[in-house]
Amino acid sequence: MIHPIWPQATALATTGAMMAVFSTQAVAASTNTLQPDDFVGISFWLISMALVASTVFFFLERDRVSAKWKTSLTVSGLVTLVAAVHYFYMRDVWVSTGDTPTVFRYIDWLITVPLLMIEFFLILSAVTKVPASVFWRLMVGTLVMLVGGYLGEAGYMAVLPAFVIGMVGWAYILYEIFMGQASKINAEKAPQSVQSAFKTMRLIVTFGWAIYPLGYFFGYLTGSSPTESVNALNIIYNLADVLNKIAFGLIIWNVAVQETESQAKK
Ligand SMILES: *C/C=C(C)/C=C/C=C(C)/C=C/C1=C(C)CCCC1(C)C
Repeated sequence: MIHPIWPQATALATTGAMMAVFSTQAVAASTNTLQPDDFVGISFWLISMALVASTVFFFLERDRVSAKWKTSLTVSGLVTLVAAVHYFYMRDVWVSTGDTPTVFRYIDWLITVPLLMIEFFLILSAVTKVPASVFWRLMVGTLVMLVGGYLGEAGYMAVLPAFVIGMVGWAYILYEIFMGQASKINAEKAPQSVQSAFKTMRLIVTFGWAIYPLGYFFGYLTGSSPTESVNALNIIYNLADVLNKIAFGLIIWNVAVQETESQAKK
């Protein structure tokens, strides 16, 4: 039997694949091409392809999980899809100019980070009732964090106060998932598999996400010229996105499959 979501998943996967093709043409048309010793450029290429593959994977795997887990997998796929498209542009900027594509990173973050935050709400909602206020607190923290960082990087505000605003937003998110209502609902109402996914996800939000403010700090607040560390910083950001977007999605996929299978046995 053909599952009802199959046509949608296929359409989405096809869209992702088409975007990959268009982007490849855009790169081929630019004057510079990827050099075999441009490791930063190669990392942009690798990550963009890994993001495309992950997108197809998450959308197709929706088929395998029960209804209440499907939204979580859709959101995981949207995160990697949006990031993949940004990576096409970012690697083009890098390969043809050697510049750091900061503006594309922020646009990507503005869409993908709220989606990642929603996942905490969604995995709890799959197993119990969660008040909407949890969702809104996670959103507010995310926006304060990103707007603060952007105001500093784009020069609308002095870099230090902007950094402090961003850190306050991040701290608020960490409070919510370690000590706030989201964490309490997880500890009291969620089955074992969801609890452990929740805990791994919040470790990613702590340590995986710390890479970005560290990059900001070393880039703007230590007095060293950002150009010196620009190669390392781009590779680090690129690897961070594998952890924070793909691995994060895989944790959700794993718990969704586990819960679906344990429900089927009952
Ligand atoms: C997929 C992309 C992700 C998970 C991006 C996350 C970005 C952050 C956690 C950025 C955090 C920042 C602060 C905590 C302070 C101000 C500067 C930022 C925006 C880099």
